[in-house]
Amino acid sequence: MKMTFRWYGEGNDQITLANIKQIPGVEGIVWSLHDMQAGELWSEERILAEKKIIEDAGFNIDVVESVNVHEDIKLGLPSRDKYIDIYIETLRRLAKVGVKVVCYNFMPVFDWTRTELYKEMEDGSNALFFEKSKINDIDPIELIETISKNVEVTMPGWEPARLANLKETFEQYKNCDSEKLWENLQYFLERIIPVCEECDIKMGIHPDDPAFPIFGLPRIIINKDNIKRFLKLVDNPYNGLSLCCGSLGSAANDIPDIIDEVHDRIHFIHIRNVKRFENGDFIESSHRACDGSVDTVKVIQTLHKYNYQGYVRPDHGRHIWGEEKWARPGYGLYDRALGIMYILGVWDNLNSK
Ligand SMILES: [Mn+2]
Repeated sequence: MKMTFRWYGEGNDQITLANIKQIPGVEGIVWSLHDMQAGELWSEERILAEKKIIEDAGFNIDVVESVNVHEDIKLGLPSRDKYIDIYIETLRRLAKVGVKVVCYNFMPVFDWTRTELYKEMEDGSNALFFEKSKINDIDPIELIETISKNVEVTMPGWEPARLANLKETFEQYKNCDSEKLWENLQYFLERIIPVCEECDIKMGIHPDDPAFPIFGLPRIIINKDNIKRFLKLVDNPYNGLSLCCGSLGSAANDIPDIIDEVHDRIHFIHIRNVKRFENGDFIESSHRACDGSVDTVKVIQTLHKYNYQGYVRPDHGRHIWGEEKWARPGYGLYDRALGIMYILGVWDNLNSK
């Protein structure tokens, strides 16, 4: 496996590349141009500038997360072809500078959703929390306003431009059920995957987070059967997965079993843990298997069994040692660094046998 770390860019992330350099085993930075809105063409100058910053610090730029998919593509509107053309051109530009894998998602309206960003845990740390009853009762616009008030940084998928049109977008989704969303995803894949094959850049879809419908919006990349259906939409190795253990772990998915079924299509994996409660709530926990509901040791053992050569990164951890005062919610330095040491510890142990 090739270890990576997600970084939000200079001036946009309190964590520095020099900090990341001190975490053992990190080879690559998972990057993006975070100020680009979905549907915007990425400029070659900006891509090259970011490449230089990352490579000068001694990391590879192999993985981009994310290139966001415009809502019109997900909704299947007539304007989608224009946005798919732009998406394809961005992919070509990324391939040209050596990017190997692009992570993206096909979640309607929202990226990952939580009801609380700094829920206190027993040990004094805090973490992202999802309280199911709150989601059932609250108006989504109210939730966004409450959450955005508490953070000074923009969270991925919660950009102001997108949130400004929230009411209108919700109206549009009234005509888009899950079957329609599948059709729109297939249309998108049929256009982009031949280009990916031609320029050798692999696509990895990120599962929906949480892995169940919220606010009455359809969500489709949520379990093994749907993942298998997804891979058949365009049955080509370039159409693959960014398998996120935390997202899939927010529902009762057997992740090692999913890896057994689809390991040859996993290009990127997020190894993290969440603790699920019986009432449907969940909280981000440490990466350790016994701290959450995902058997992270078995996940790593299963990857090892198939001699996994793809990219891996730790994902949302807790905020510890006071870093919630400065770190981006879910993307602190310390617990992700501890996560890396746990993942590599299990991996090295398997290698030594
Ligand atoms: Mn993830």
